[in-house]
Amino acid sequence: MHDIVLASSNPGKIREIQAILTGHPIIPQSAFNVVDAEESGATFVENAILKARNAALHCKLPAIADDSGLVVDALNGAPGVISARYAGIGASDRDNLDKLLQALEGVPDELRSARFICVMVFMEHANDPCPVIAQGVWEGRILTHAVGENGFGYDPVFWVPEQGCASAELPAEVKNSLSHRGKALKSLTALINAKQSR
Ligand code: ITT
Repeated sequence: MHDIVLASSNPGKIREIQAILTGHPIIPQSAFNVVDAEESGATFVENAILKARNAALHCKLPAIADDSGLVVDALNGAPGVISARYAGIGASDRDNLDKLLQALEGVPDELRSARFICVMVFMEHANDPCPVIAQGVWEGRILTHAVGENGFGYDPVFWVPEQGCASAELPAEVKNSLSHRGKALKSLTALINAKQSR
């Protein structure tokens, strides 16, 4: 198989995707000095396609992109596609997480349901008219305080019911086996393999 460029500049995502896709030569787009695509889509799938197309165009290689985020029911789906810039452009993970906790102040436990969504896209080249698209969902709840040191982004405030702890308290391999990203990647690789064996 060709090298595949990974259309992400988020070190947390890159670490997780490389840990799951062992055996595939995956090169982060930073190795090619790719300028990030503008995430102008209204949905995860649109943004994932924009990112994959941008990386494939610049690198002349097949590309995988991940567009993901946190969807909180009590906030009508926010932060959603703007999860990375919820507290403004250039906001840190801590800024975003603080803004989320503030927005949910006073909201009782039973109304703090939320889910992580990950859409993964594979494009063979920039003009690929038929991208391979997979989605993963991870259900949980938003805590009132940050706990744990692992992961990235909103992991310290994402309660994982099946483990009885925050996502940031899980070892990396446990998170990868349960998470929206792990599920999307598993499904993406099955779809790519099926396409390539046709
Ligand atoms: P790239 O576009 O370069 O991949 P990004 O961080 O801008 O990086 P997104 O636009 O897809 O990527 O935003 C995803 C945000 O959603 C991310 O920055 C986190 O705030 C949050 N997020 C996604 N997956 C997460 C996870 O597994 N754990 C915690 N937060 C996550």
